[in-house]
Amino acid sequence: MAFKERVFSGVQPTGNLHLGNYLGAITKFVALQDNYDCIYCVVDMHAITVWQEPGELKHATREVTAAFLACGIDPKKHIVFNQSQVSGHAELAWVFNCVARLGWLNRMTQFKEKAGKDRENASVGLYAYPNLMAADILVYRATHVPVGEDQKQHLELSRDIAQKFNNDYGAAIQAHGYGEGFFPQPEPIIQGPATRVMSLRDGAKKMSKSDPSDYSRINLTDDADAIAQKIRKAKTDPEALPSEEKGLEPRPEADNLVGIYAALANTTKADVLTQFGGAQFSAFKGALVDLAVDKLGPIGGEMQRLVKDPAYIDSVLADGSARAEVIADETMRAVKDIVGFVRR
Ligand code: AQP
Repeated sequence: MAFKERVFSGVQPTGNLHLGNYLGAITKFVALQDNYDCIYCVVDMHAITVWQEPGELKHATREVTAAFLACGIDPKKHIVFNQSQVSGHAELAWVFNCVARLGWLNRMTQFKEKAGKDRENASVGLYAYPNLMAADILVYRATHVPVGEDQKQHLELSRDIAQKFNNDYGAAIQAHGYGEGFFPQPEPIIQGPATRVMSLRDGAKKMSKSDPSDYSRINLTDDADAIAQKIRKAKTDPEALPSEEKGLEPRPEADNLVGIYAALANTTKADVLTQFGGAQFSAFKGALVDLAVDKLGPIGGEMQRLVKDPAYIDSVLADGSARAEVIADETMRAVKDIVGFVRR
């Protein structure tokens, strides 16, 4: 069966949106708007898999929405909403809890990293997180999912869940006239020079919202001075920049900064090295500061303007939720018929 092409992706409202979220995900969201119908979600139900202060969660939800808008997502042409306003996500996640196998979830590296040594004390939600993520995507029968590299394994699980559902319920799917398969196999979109932006303090660690050092990341709300300070203090090695990409392989911090520059300039690492090969880090960092301030400054300013108007943000989320709900409800009616639930 041919599925209508549709993009879905989400960002958690867990504070400190950073350059990794921007380059790995949000810039892709913006670019895809020209060629696809897009649904962009602030995934507040994922956020509470670890403790969130209720007041801060509301603020962070509005802040991520403001980031979407400030980066150029058009909430009239596309759908922008927060997950908890559309009940289909939770309903489909339960069905997927019964489709996915324990062995599949046991392999998820993000759970192992986030639960750490105190696994017995992690929430059940953190463990089942990938099933909810599959539901987020498939409740819209989305075909393309732009994400950072860290989400690749979860995307593969979403594909496995879609396939198992299609196989397990194959006869019912046919009987209800949905052809060979009800859910598409969603394709990850993980491309470009910054699919995994690393910490500015440690080239082996992902840039992350929860890193205790604010110097490890550039926040979208950082002002020009903070951006400049963080880039100037970023860890590097004593060598000049190489002229070819191969020369970056044993140098994770250099590789990271060159990748960031390439993504911000919308070019490739090879092009950046053609320009800066042989340069010292002091000169390269100066150019990176100028570029980062130029690109991120206006976004931070617009985010700050938008968050001062929570009524407007909430109206965007309400409108997007109503439109998302129409699609999700249609999917859930079909899923209930396929699974064998009696419904009104
Ligand atoms: N460092 C990164 N490089 C590239 N892409 C990244 N993403 C996150 N970090 C990087 C992508 O951003 C999107 C939204 O991510 P999320 O809201 O699910 O947040 P996260 O992955 O939990 O973010 P953090 O910073 O990693 O949070 P903590 O500190 O809690 O672990 C996704 O597409 C993600 O791939």
